[in-house]
Amino acid sequence: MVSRTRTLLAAIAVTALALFAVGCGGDRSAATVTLSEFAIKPKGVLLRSGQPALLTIVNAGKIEHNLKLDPAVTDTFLPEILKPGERATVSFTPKTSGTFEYACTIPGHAPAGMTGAITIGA
Ligand SMILES: [Cu+2]
Repeated sequence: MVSRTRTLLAAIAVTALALFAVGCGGDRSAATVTLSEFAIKPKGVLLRSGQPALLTIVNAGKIEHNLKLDPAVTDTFLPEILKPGERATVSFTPKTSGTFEYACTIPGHAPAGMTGAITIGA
C-alpha cells in the first residue's frame, strides 16, 4: 500500500512538472542549430521578437565551425569558433522581427552550404 501511494505521488509530481514546462513555453523561445560539413540544420529557425530566446549551437562536424547572426537580430556575442563536438548556448532577446540569413564565416564554408535563415516572428 505504501509503495502504491508513492507511485501515485510520483505520477502527480511528473504531471505537475510537465504542466509547469508547458506553462513556461510561452515565455521563452528556443532553437538548436547543428553545424557540420557543410550544412547548417535546420535551414531555418523561428524565434519570437521581444521575448527571451535560447539558441543552442552544436558543432557535429569534424572541423571547426561557427554561426554568425545578423547584428539586426542581436548584439550578443557568439563564439568565434566551435571545435568539433563543442556546443554553446546563448540567450538573447531578438531586437526586431523578420527573416535574416545566418552562416558559418570560416572561409569557403558558406558557399559550400553552411547558410540558413533565422526568422523572428512577432
Ligand atoms: Cu563551417
